[in-house]
Amino acid sequence: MGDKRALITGITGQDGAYLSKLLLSKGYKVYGARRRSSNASMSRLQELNINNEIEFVDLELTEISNVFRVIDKLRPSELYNLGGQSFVSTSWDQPLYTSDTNAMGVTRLLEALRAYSVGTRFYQASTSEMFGKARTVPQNEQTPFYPRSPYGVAKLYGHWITVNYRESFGMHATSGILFNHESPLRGIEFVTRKITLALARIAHQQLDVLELGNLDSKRDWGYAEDYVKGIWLMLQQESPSDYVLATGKSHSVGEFVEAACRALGINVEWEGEGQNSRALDKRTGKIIVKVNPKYYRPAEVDSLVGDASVARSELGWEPSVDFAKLVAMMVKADFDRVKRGIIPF
Ligand code: NAP
Ligand code: F7E
Repeated sequence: MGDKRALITGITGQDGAYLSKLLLSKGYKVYGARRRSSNASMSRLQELNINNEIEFVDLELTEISNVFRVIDKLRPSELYNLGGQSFVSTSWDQPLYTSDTNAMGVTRLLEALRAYSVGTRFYQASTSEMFGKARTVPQNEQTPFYPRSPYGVAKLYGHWITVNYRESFGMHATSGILFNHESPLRGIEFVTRKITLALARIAHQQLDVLELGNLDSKRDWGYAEDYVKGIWLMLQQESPSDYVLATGKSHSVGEFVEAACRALGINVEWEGEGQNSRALDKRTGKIIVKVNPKYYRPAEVDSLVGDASVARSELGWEPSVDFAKLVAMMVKADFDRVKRGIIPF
């Protein structure tokens, strides 16, 4: 491929940072679409030391004129749509904004490409949240969808409009159905990073107790840097398609807590059930984790586990980081940050 010019929406987010790093290493010219409000959230790109290598453009997915102007001007060879309101809990508080960004935002981009740059290869950041109350186990590209949040519903629209523009206009439009992927660059509102940061603070005697919601929900957690490699591979295929990326292994939130404690050398013991569950540090006898029902969701996705066999066979994609390694990596990063007094993101 001669013309390696990629536009990435959501450049300031976790995946935007890792994907930029990957594309820069492959010789791409990277255009980073950011909102004016994102000036404060450049810290991921700074942590990877790539912020000076990216050319930034202002782009707000809810603003059609803005989207059209940017696409007309850049006409990139690849467009990765990672921008979105990505926190599931917030989607119940801001369902209209979530739909405007995560559903209509995708149509705006596809319409702009159709008008000005129909040959651009397009990637849509779809999600395992579309499986929601999962109909079969494990979930793959053929599994029926049953979203359980305004976030999941909006993303389902984004998925189908991507498929539809591929089928209607022959566009190279691909939807990556990615299961949860985490890293030291994960936002602190998501449960994995909330756990690793809070336990690091507890280990440094800066916090007494971590409060969580549903400890029983299970997720298929992988490593974000592995997943952006899969995203890039999808757009290098001759024909566009849909692909699931997942590790095939599922763990509960409670198991994530245990693994993070292990990585910090803390031995925990659970007491109580459901909303009365709490974890004690066996050495000190102190409660270090307890449940606060305010973190429960109006409707929960109880359990997800993905089957990425199509990505394995067609893309040659394999995750390289397992659950224990991922947890240990995140714990170490937060332990060191708390020690240095620097908590980015
Ligand atoms: P993230 O860290 O929350 O980043 C989201 C990005 O979207 C940020 O750069 C944010 O910019 C931008 N954004 C939000 N609203 C926007 C708007 N209206 N216009 C333009 N940009 C906007 O998310 P992530 O974990 O990197 O995930 C990337 C994408 O993959 C998201 O669409 C997410 O829904 C999807 N996804 C994530 C996972 C996962 O496990 N991480 C799994 C499946 C799918 P600001 O800095 O300005 O807020
Ligand atoms: O929740 C439970 C919570 O917010 C995971 C996004 O990247 O992945 C992410 O969505 C589970 C849920 O991620 C707390 O109820 C318990 O069952 O880390 P999360 P998510 O909702 O799975 C998908 C694939 C995406 O597409 C999304 O963009 O953990 N949980 N206690 C908690 N969750 C949070 N956040 N905080 C708690 O205190």
